[in-house]
Amino acid sequence: MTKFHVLTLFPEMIEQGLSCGVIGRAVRHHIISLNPVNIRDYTLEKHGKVDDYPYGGGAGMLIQAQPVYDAHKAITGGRRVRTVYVTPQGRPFDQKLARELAAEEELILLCGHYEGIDERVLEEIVTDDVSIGDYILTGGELAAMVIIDAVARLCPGVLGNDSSASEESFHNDLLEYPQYTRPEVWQDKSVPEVLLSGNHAEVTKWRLAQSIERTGKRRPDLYEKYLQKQQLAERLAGDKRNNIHLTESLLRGRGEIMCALGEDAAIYDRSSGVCMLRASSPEAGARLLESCPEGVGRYLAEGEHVVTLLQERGFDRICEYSQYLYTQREPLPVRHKEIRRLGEESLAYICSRYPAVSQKYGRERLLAGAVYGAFRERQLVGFAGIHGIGSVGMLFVEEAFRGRGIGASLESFCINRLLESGCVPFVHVPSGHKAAEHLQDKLGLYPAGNHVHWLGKEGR
Ligand code: 4G0
Repeated sequence: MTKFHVLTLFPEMIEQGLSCGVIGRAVRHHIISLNPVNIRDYTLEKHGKVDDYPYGGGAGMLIQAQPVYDAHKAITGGRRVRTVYVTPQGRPFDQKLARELAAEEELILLCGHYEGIDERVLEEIVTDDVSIGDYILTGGELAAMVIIDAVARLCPGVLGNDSSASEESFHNDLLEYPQYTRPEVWQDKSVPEVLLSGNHAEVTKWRLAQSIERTGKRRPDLYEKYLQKQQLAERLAGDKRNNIHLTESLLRGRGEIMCALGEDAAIYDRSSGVCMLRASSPEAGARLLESCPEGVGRYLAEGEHVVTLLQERGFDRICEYSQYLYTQREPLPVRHKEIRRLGEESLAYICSRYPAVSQKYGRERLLAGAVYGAFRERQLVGFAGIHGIGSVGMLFVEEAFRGRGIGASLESFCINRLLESGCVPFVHVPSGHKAAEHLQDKLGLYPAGNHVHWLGKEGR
């Protein structure tokens, strides 16, 4: 659970501003915690004064060092906690920084007023200067609230399962497409016909085209990045089966190109935090690895020499998978009817049955709404899920219930979810697992022929 502390002269502003809507609900349900701290409570001055005139003269007042320092100390007790000072002179706040801050267990936001705060205390406690845009506000509170809202919605469980799961599979590099609701005709304006057609694939195609057109017109900078990814994806599609994990990440807008050398590439998949490497030579492998950001916890590597390089860097081989590809557009039949999305309460069950899934990874997937369970007479008898990189995996069926098509139904169910969101389904099968390989064949999936290795530092 992420804790947000806010050092401010107006704690009620923070409390009220974040008490409504999605964030208010998350606070009330203890999914995140919000702790506004009044700097004034920490002044040693008997009339509650916290500010004074600036040395050297000039207009306005400055907040003094002592109350800010003591309020901060009261929160941390001397621990190192990332402390964000919201100021017009800070690093521009964007989605990337929001994701970075969302990875922290605890954050302190410091709000200035008047002309600012004594520089000496800022030097002592601030780890990040952050600005929400090139304009001046009367106080830092609104800026802190903007940051908390953007960071909190990335914390697991804050958005409902539905919205977070759907965000994952969508094109994050492009602007949103236009949307319509009832009535069908309003002031002589009709809803675009394709949206009334009931053809899900056509709707998805139309929305993507609208997103591309809008981005080209309104945000040439984003459009340029989008085109670069399309071009690399096209090159990689020359070997479509083997590269499906890379092209899907790029084409769904989750993947950032860290380095591209012909058909070798390092792609950082944002939604899973996984770096995917494809290198055809040890030299290319070394170049690719250099481009990967520090702190990547998990790698998906193709080619034995990249695996060796990663092992030299302290990563452990977790498991090896063969990739299979589903190239049809039609959904698969699901014979077993009792398949439902699983929640966090199934974490222990999943980890005990599928050891390659760590507590941390299992919780993340469950909260993303990406794990589905098969039930028999209300008893959970198997599960399968969609990995952060978009592949189907984690398939397990209780021994006593095997041979009845439950595994096939679970996998088909996941494949259908991916088809609905316009993805090309691919599956990760533990290498050499004969029964699982047989199942792919039965469902009409094609083996890519390659082996990908998961590597990590803390298990998955
Ligand atoms: C510190 C942040 C805080 C210094 C805060 C003003 C805009 C932003 C404040 C100042 C803020 C932003 C030097 C004017 C409070 N205004 N863009 N106001 N100065 O993030």
